[in-house]
Amino acid sequence: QFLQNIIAHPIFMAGEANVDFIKDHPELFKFKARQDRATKVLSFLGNVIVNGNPDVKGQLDPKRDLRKPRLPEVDAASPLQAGTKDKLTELGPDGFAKWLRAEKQIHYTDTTLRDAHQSLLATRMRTFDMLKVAESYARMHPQTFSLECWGGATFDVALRFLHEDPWERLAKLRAAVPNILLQMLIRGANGVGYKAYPDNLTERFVQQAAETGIDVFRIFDSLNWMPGMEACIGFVRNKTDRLAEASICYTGDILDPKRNRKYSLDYYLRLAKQIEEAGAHILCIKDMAGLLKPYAAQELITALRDTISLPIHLHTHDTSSLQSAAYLKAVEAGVDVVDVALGSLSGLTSQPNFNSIVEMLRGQERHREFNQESLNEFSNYWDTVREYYYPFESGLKAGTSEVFQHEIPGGQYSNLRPQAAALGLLDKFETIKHTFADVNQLFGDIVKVTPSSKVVGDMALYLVSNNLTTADVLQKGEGLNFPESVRELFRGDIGQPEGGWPQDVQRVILKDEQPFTDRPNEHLAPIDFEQEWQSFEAKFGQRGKFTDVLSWLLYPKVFEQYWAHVQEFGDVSVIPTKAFYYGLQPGDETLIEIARGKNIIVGLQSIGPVNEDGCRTIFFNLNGQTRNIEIRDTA
Ligand code: 3PY
Ligand code: ZN
Repeated sequence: QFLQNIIAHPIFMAGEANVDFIKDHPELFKFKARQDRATKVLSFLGNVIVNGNPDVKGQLDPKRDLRKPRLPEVDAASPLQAGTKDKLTELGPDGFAKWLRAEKQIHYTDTTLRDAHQSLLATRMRTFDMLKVAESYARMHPQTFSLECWGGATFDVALRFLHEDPWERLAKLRAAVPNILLQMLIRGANGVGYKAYPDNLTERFVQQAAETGIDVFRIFDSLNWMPGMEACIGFVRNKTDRLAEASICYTGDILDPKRNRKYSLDYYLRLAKQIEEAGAHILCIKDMAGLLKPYAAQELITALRDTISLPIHLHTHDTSSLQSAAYLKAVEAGVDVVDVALGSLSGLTSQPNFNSIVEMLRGQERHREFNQESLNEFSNYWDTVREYYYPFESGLKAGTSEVFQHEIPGGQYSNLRPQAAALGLLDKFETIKHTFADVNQLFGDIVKVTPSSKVVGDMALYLVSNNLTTADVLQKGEGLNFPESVRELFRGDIGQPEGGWPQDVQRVILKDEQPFTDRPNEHLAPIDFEQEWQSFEAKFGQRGKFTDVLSWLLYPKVFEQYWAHVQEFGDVSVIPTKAFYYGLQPGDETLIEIARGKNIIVGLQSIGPVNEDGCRTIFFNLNGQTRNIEIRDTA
């Protein structure tokens, strides 16, 4: 600690330490009492017990019955069966893609661990709940094509709200699931963030993700702009031995003459050919809002199978409740893999129901056999666990065909309502949805998916909160200050849309600023990793893992807060979710595995009154012994 104190000292950091530095600064010898892991955990729980977990504050329902989840039955003694991961190792990525394209039975990607909770529960699902069933899933359902479990918003949310390390999550899932492909979503040039990153940062990120456990990189660009995806496809193909799955984001309706002028069947086929030429192993049709209707799916998949020789992976969201029909038509047309979520985390803004889709095809020629009883047990597990996350439910009660009009992506739809509420605009939610569609037209009818969809949402919220319409933008735009994200979009920061930006709108938004049309990443200096590593060390007082450096480079502020949380409370990902969000009641006890094979039992005895320092004493029972912790009551 002495060395750490020196390194972190402002005079030392400024390079101004002289020979008397140590003599003149007695504070260098002050060492914080090192807290052991158990004490840190007690301190975290004490804070939740006294002050609540800030992430669910003000949203608690004391009547909620939070049951203990029942773990699915599994025969742990039976050997783990080989799966798609073993196939990839055996055939290599190109051979694997050929094998997949020739498969007769339909394949399934299970999105429960990523998109399902991103779209239903604000991405809050914790590693703890995943690990409880990951290994048993690998044993019971080794024929699953892949588990989507990483990327998208999960990276940011893990660090920001769950205070856990996304890399650790991936490493632990990999260890628990050695036989099934693990899949992530990467936003091309925007990585797992919302803006362009230097190319060499994305390259190292991809390499590290592969090393930690990712097999399938689902790559997309939020405007379907090929230059935004090409570099990333190249990193996966040339720097790893994993699968590059490049996406076309589906928008509009190829069968509707009013919506297919720009986004026609030909448009999608042209992109598919470009994706094949760019070296992708798999093509994904990423229907992020759930707009691909059944007959359009039939036409699109049939034409794609005739046009390219890559296997085709279909992703959708069931916001309209129609998408199992779209899957049926896509399966008949020869799609190779479809994305589904386990029953209790499926439907609405999430993916179609895994358990039910398997039944839909039972007895048909493309059916793939799954143990339905077991799938239902896993679904029941998630049903109980989902209750722990009730403060994050979106409130959407039924499917809505409004989605065909507003085209809001599933993952964004469940976020837009709380965003509107935070601005005091909940009673104008209908207007916001209409304005979202109007803004899309104003912007020239663009592809809307993270981050472009967020910009359309920002603009819609801006207009509604200022009582403006899209017509006002051109009429009064010179005098208006638009949201920063809108300016960045029109400047070219996240790429170029099909057909370019409408020039009159671009002029009014950018005013005197000049837009650019080349890759935004070209404007960014490459990262000097050795130097950043040193900066990391200077800032945080220790060298850290390379994955920490990557997290810090991607999300500097979020990482700093995460790091401070870890210093104070340790690894909170090991705390059971009920205790993590709601603390303990007097008399409650919980078992926590604080390190591999090292368990502690924590019980809450009582909570003392507030003393004159504004603190309360919490009387815990730790492994049978009383332990008191002082916690400041911030109420
Ligand atoms: C993401 O980028 O997080 C998405 O899920 C886009 O659909
Ligand atoms: Zn999705």
